[in-house]
Amino acid sequence: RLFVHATGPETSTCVVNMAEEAKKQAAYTAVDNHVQNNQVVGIGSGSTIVYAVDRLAERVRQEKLNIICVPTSFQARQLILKHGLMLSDLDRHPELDVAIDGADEVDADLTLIKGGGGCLTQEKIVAGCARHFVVIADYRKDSKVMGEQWKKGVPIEVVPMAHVPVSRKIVQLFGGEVNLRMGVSKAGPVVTDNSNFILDWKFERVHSWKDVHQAIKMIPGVVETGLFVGMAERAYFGMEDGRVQVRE
Ligand code: ABF
Repeated sequence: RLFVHATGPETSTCVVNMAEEAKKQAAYTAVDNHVQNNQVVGIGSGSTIVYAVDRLAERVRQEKLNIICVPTSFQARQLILKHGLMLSDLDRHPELDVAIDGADEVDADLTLIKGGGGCLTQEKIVAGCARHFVVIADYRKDSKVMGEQWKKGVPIEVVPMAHVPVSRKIVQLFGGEVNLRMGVSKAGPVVTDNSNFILDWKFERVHSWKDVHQAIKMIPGVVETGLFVGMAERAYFGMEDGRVQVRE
């Protein structure tokens, strides 16, 4: 893609603006197509979901909708509260009408890599409780083959004491390289909303992602993988030209 090679400050600003506009278009379209009055809606995490919550709040205000929101992370909870939307949880609303969330990569089969933001476990739980799970992303997340766009590998949430044995086992089983995700200051590991660590597994080749997910989940200490297989029913991609592409 032309923009990968862009280096000048003006061009980079333009790329950022284009990507932000693409996120917004995808998010607005998904909210308009999938959210109706009297629904329970799962709210994902990341930067694209911010636009979805903006649009949701606007519609709730303008159309006087009665919408209940279930968050997938601390960030999502804050967003819901900031917009004055109705906050709930899976204790009170274990069945959702729709969950909307971002992704780090979406392949041709709608298999997702998620967890770049570290919220994969709660995101998967909420998505699993929803009748419809819809993904919103900009054009940079759209891949034909997994690993084409997201270079950081598959995030895997682990119980802290197990991060070394789990890392070794993954490499034994599937090769590649596993890294413990460190915080920005590098002073310590990233700690999830569930007080766990995140491993990033850089795979070397394309696998059967369902088998890989199942095998990794069987390793003691693994809480969840960032592979979402057979869960998303539709993805909205905001494109460079302002259009929104749908994959289902
Ligand atoms: C969450 O946010 C994650 O699962 C995924 O890692 C990320 C996508 O973020 P963004 O919308 O900022 O690209 O949904």
